[in-house]
Amino acid sequence: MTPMDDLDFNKLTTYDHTKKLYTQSNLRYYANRPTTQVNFLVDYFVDRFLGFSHDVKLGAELRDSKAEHWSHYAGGLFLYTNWSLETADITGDGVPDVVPNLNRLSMQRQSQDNSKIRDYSGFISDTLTAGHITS
Ligand SMILES: [Ca+2]
Repeated sequence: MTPMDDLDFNKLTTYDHTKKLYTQSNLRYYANRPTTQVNFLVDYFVDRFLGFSHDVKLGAELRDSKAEHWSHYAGGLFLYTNWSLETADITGDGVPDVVPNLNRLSMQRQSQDNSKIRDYSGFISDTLTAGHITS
């Protein structure tokens, strides 16, 4: 996904720390989640065995899923404007103050994560029927 306000992805991501507002661009996000799934089902009917009719079902499933995610900011930079936390003592009283119009530029690398899941499952069932209902 590319930020809608920066489709060319060449603007500096800017966040107004006082207003809690992104004013242009944001991070770009990619995801790749391939999944392979195989299902196997056998349904076998035996009319008479040990005094019952049997409906035997046998199933198995294999699912292999991977996930890869990446995200980054344009140019690897992120600008905070109007920083709203006490950062430096500007009054000389030894207590940090909020510095007016303080901006902070952050450099961030691309983030990436990978995961992999492999599921196996199976079942077997037999439905026994004795006698018949006739009308
Ligand atoms: Ca102070």
